[in-house]
Amino acid sequence: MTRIRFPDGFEWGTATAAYQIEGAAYEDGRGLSIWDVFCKQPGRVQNGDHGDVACDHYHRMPDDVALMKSLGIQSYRFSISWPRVLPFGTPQHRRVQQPINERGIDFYSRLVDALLAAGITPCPTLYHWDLPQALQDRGGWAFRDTAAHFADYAGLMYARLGDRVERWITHNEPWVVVTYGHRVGTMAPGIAEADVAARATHHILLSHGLAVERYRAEGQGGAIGITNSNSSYEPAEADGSCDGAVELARDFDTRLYTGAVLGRGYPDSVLRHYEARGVAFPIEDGDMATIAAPTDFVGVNLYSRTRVRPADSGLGFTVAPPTLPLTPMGYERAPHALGDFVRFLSAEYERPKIYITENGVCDNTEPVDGEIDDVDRESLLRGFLEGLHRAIEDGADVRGYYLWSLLDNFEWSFGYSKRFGIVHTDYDTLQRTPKRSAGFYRDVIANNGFD
Ligand code: GCO
Repeated sequence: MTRIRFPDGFEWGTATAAYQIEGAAYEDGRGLSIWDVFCKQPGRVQNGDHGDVACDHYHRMPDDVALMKSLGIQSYRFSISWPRVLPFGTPQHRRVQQPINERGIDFYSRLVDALLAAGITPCPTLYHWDLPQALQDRGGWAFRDTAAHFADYAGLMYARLGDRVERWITHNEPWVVVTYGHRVGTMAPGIAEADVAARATHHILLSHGLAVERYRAEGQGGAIGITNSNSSYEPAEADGSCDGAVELARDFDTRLYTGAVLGRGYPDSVLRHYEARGVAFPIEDGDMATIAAPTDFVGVNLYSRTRVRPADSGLGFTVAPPTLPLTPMGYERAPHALGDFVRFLSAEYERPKIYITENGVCDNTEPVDGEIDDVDRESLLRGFLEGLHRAIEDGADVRGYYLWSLLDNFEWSFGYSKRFGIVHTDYDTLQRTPKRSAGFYRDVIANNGFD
């Protein structure tokens, strides 16, 4: 008897992102992205690591698809590298006609065909952080035209893959792009300015809305949504003194991004925070309606919880020190966070259709005699899935779960030092070895649940 069984038709997937796995950074006409440039700036990325080779997925794609098939993976969330298909950023550049890189498009077309032949549903993300450097040079997300460029790029991909792809994600985690890329500066493009952060927030969301409108205008019949990063915010003290801080943290995170996309506009608290710094969101007539163009699902990425308490400065709240043991990523081991967050989201937005587009565990267990016994990952995954299952039983409309990640890969500013894969990557030989957790996940999929 399976103790935990997910609803019929629940989809089990894995997720990756282009810059984190593809490599082949200078091959077949690919252009530079902001991450290529950022990684080569001294001190930006741990150990001076970069994605030039990464997991070499660009050359090993057929084997990686076969690996997924052997695990029973039902859907694969990958991302398209914008500069691989449009080295200079846009198909109909407003000033100069720029070429489409057919070899780049061909790679994604072959990937989609290979997935379909393996019975795996493709789910591409259009933007997982690798903006063409050519667009950054013109202002990047601070520049309104970048949103229009994104919609053109999206239109190109719908035209080329839309006959076979029925589930699209516009952006991955705008909160991270804004916070770490534009407000704190620890991720590409490495900017730390409130004004640029506000502009980037608005233009990224606008680009999402324009891409959704384009999808509908072109009569594409599949589903489209956005993926946001989230944490499950909890009060640092149980006496009510931190409840306001929890709401404020949710304003700057889920409500700013998911809320705006679902038609609630920007939270007043966020607008006031920026106003107090002399910064206004560059909202033009009609923008908020575009941002709220109807989508088909909400993508949820979640890894942990965050305890917060009020603060007199900064955002008005502050993150309290962890009380639970940490994973090597520094995240609290809080498997209850996934179910808790899904419950919050479901209540806040009247039961939207949800995909968990990322959830997973950093566990750096290395091979011993060829076996990778990542018990920690397995036990936390169990906990996450138990919580998710309870939230579904309580009424949340969750349609699928994408485990991050298929393979150990390039973990952004942490380089290759953090392993999230259920398959081990040997970065010297590039050999893939399924870990213990891959067997666990294979069984979860086969049973649509676990004991
Ligand atoms: C993110 C990304 C992934 C990460 C993953 C593990 O959330 O940062 O979407 O690219 O690799 O979340 O940190």
